Amino acid sequence: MIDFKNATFIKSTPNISEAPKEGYPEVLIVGKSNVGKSTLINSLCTKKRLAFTSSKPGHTKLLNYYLIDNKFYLVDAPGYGYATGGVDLDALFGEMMENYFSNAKHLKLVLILLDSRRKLGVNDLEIIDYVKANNIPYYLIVTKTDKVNQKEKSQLLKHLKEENIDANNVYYSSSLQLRSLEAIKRAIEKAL
Ligand SMILES: Nc1nc2c(ncn2[C@@H]2O[C@H](COP(=O)(O)OP(=O)(O)OP(=O)(O)O)[C@@H](O)[C@H]2O)c(=O)[nH]1
Ligand SMILES: [Mg+2]
Repeated sequence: MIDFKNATFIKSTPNISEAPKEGYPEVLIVGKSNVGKSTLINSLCTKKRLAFTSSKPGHTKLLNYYLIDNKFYLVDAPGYGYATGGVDLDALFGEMMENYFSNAKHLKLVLILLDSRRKLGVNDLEIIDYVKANNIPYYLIVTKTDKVNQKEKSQLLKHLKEENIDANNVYYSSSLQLRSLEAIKRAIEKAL
């Protein structure tokens, strides 16, 4: 059993060449800016301020490594789909992630997050195609489920089916209902 409460921030880095050297398995968290990546880390670890969150998109700008129970890293990535002050963050994100994916020897699982009120965007689909093509295990995590009703949930499920997402790979999370995270914790354990 993994004790998710036993979590520590290890480091932030713009580049995987400066990733921690210990070589624990890695679980990468990606998704559109503001989807709730950093919040998911805090919810999984039941800590309020382990990862920094913000209501303003574009908050996380580096790869952040959190060591969980001395067993694996959760890696918080910057979000995509957000431009600020004429700076193309998506290009930076693309570069950082290309570099990450081609050098991550210990990557075991990718969690791709999708806001329950939205549909999969071009960036999400690119990442899904990439992990599928490279046989990297992934789960699609539908976030902020406290914000949608049953009807909206089933519409989203239909959309995911149309996009050929295997229902076995889909999980739900809400930072307001921590019990929703138990299934995700078990799924992470299984993948490691
Ligand atoms: N109601 C609700 N709000 C959430 C949930 N998850 C995240 N939020 C809110 O959504 C906003 C963005 O959350 P973050 O965790 O900072 O999002 P992020 O994906 O890390 O964003 P970037 O670092 O900018 O890419 C914050 O205001 C969170 O409080 C959830 O499950 N339910
Ligand atoms: Mg963040």
